[in-house]
Parts: sequence; structure tokens; C-alpha cells
Amino acid sequence: MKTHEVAVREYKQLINGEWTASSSGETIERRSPATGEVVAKFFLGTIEDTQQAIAAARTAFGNGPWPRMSGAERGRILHRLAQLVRENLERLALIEAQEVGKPIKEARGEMEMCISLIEYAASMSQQIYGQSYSNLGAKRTAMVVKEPVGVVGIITAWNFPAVVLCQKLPFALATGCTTVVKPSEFTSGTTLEISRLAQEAGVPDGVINVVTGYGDVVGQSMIDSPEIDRISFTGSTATGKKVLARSAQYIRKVTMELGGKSAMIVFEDADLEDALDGAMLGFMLNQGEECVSNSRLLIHEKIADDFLEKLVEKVKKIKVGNPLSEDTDMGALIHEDHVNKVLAYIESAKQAGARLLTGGNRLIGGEHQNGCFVEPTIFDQVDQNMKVFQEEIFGPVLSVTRFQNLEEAISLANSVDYGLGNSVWTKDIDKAMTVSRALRSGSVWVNTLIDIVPELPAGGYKASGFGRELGTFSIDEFMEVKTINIHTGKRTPYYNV
Ligand code: TXE
Repeated sequence: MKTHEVAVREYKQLINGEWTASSSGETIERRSPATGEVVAKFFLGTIEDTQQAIAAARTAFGNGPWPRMSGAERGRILHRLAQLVRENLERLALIEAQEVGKPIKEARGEMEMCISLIEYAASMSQQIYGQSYSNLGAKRTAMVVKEPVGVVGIITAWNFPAVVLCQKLPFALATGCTTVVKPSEFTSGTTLEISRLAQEAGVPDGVINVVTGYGDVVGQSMIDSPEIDRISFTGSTATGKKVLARSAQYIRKVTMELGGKSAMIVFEDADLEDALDGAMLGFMLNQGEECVSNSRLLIHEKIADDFLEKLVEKVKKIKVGNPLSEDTDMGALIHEDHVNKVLAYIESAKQAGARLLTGGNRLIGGEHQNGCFVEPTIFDQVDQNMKVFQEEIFGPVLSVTRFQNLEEAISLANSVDYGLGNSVWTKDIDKAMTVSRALRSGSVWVNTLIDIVPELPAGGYKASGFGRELGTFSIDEFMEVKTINIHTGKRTPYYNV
């Protein structure tokens, strides 16, 4: 199955403005999860490479022009980067689709989001304000200033490699920080490509350094380095816990964007057509490999049978196949191990007595030959104690649970360890606001979902992590706050000696 010639892209690492091999010379291959063909090669970064990258970022922060530029100058360079990403959108989308397995039309959407994020971060570079105090008595005047924290270690996940990067990197750059980036070893292409475009846009050497390779080597040596001032991590809750524990060796803030198990709550007065489309997006976008997937459907018992009948009918029409085909609705999962993990969850649901309404199998043969394809799967009668209710599957599996009233819906939605992005579907504003205020999650969508805009902060409650990205909160993750308190005139002596 080929629709585009697949030339193997070979990348080096970016350290101090130079594209270099790893000190080991070893590389890893990325095979398309849809066809098994080799699509890219990345160097396996070493501890030594990582330390060199950190030293470059440290020097760039300590002596380089980047933190000393005005916000306007940094903003102009970031706007140029956004323009270069726009000019390279098709090529970047193809790379993302090849490496992640997502449909090309979704990959284009991801790159459009990157452009919006970079442009928004560029505008933020001129919106960095402090405070001043002139009411502290005749002899005291004070100011509160925000300063870039320094060297930021950025570690990202494989499901939206470019967007996860652009939810961090441009905002860190906007504040004047310098960075060391470790993309997921499966999907490093767009991170390296965007970093190259950043160089072209005028980001000075040493400001963006990218070391590719494994988390427990490169990621871990970033965390182990006292020369890194902040860590911004996106990944699973399990890995987030490891990163957090290891970070305890230094007193250093970390941002944690972790897993989710969000609920879509559909009341009997919802617009059913909207909710049907929302339900499909909620569990099939990016093959369900989406941290804010609404992978639990909580539906009022009065409308459940009719809604599910219509939902199954629509889902059966979804085209699962070659990510590079324009008519593909859902692509391939990230790799073989992940397919097995998703199939194990499907098996656990069957064993636990959930009712399979559609899907449940790996797709094989034909255009699915050699690929990591799983059918969109819906289970009804899912009990809140089942694994498929409680745990993040990160695949195209929807767990359906019915409720009788608003209180029960809220209780069910909040009865998981995660708290990332729930949605509420009702035309009743009182109901919408009562539920929105009661849900324990960093985002609540009303009559929409997975509706991410750069102006609105995103992040987690509970096991979904802490810290906020996007919105005005984003730059605070990369800044320190300093109070300067100025005494003028003669001091009043403290001691009488
Ligand atoms: O995560 P992993 P994945 C979450 C999503 C899912 C996960 C999938 O919910 O749970 O990300 O991404 C590196 N020390 N989000 O499988 O395995 C690893 O190399 C340091 C939430 O990639 O946790 C990779 O670069 N680093 C998010 C990164 O950590 C280590 C949106 C993540 O890997 C490491 C998107 C270690 N010991 C996905 N081990 C949100 N909430 O916004 C691995 N890594």
C-alpha cells in the first residue's frame, strides 16, 4: 500500500546550531505503522550528547543574545517561524502522517494548530508584565518583574509530536529561555524539521537543541542535570511519575501534561446530531491516541438505545486505512506493542461482561496488511469498576455507561483518577453550568469537545498532571517572579549602638 513515494528521511541531532551525529554513531529506524516501511532514521542520543546540548543551552542563556533581545525582536523571529511552518505545511503533515500513522487530513490540522500556537506565543513575547508599588510609604518603592527561568528541558510524546512541541517550545522561547528538546523516539521528524525552520527564522545557535533517542537515556540525563532549570514533560502518567520522582534530586519546577480518561456526558435534551459527531470524534480522533479523548460515554438512560443504534451505524461507515489517503478517517496505531495493549483492553471488557456493539478486532489483510490497525470499538453496559472505564486505553475504544440523573452523571465522570478534558452535552444552561463546575478536570467543553485554541489554558487535575499550557498561563511556566524593593533617603536606624 503506497500512495506517496516513501524516501527514508535521515536526521542528525541539533546541538549548538550544528547538525551532528550521536557520539555513539548508533541510529534507530522508524517504520511506518501503516505499511512497515522504513520512513526515517534518527540518531540514538547518548548521555554525552545530552550534556553537550545542555551546555550549549546554558551558554546561550548566560552569554547569548536571545534572553537579551526585546520581546518584540523574539516575537518577530517567532512570527517568521510560523510563516515558514505554513510554507512547509504539506511536507510536515506528510512526515507526521508517516511517522504517527494518523490520517493526512488530521496531520494537516495538527500543523495548522502548530502555526496558531507559534503565532500566539509570538504575540505573548510582548505581553510580559510585572507590577509596581508606590503606596509603601515615602521611602519605599517596589517593582515585581518576571524573568526567564533559564534552560528548559522539553520532553514530548508521540501522539501529536508537533503540537505537543509547539505547546511548549515557542512559549519558552517567547520568554527568552533556551531549550533542550527530547522528542519521542518513534516520531522525532517534525520536531527536527521545525527546529531547522527555527534556525532559518533566526533563532540563534544554542537556543534550541534537539537530542533524539530513548527516554531512559536522554530524557533521564536531562532530569539528572543540575544545569536544567525547568522540565516540561508530556507523556503517560506512569512515566510522569518516574520523571517526577527523579526530579526530586533538585528543587526545580516541572510541568506535567499526562494521561486522561475523560467523559462525554450526554443528557436527554442534547442536540443528538451534534452529540453523535462529538462521540465519534471523542474516541476516534488520532485513532483514539489523544490525551483528551472522551473515551467514556455517559448517556442518559432515556436516549441511550436510540443514540447507540445511530452511533454504531455511523461508526461502521468509518474508513480505517492508509494514513496517506485523503479519504481515510482513521489511521494506524503507533506500533505493534500498542496494538496488543489495546486488544488486551478489548479482551478484558469482554471478560468483564461488557456488551460489544461494534468492532473489537485487529484489521488484517488487504490495505491493512503489515499495519497496526484496530477497528473502532464500542462497548455498552460498561460498569465503573471495569478496566475500560478506569484506565487510559489510548486507542479507538469507547466505553458506554448509562445514568439516570445529573448527580449520578457527575459522580460517574469524577470516579476515575484522571481529570483532563470532560464534555457536557445539553441545551439547558443551568445543567451545563452545574455539571461544569462539579467536574474535576482542567478543561470542560460544553456542546463541543477536543476544541483546543491557543488562547485557552489546558492541563490536568489529579493524575492528569499539573501546570498549564496555552493561554496567558503558558509563559508563567517558563518565568521566575522577582520582587525589587527600593529604599530611598536615610534609613531609620534599627540598632541604638
Ligand atoms: O508517553 P511516554 P508516550 C500522554 C497520553 C499517553 C502518553 C502517550 O495520555 O498517556 O502521553 O505518549 C520519554 N525519563 N499525553 O507513549 O511513554 C519518552 O521517550 C525521562 C498527554 O510517548 O510517557 C517520550 O519522549 N523521559 C498529553 C516521553 O517521555 C522518559 C497530550 C513520553 O513517553 C522516560 C499528549 C524517563 N524515564 C499525550 N521514559 C497532555 N496531557 O496534554 C520515557 N521518557
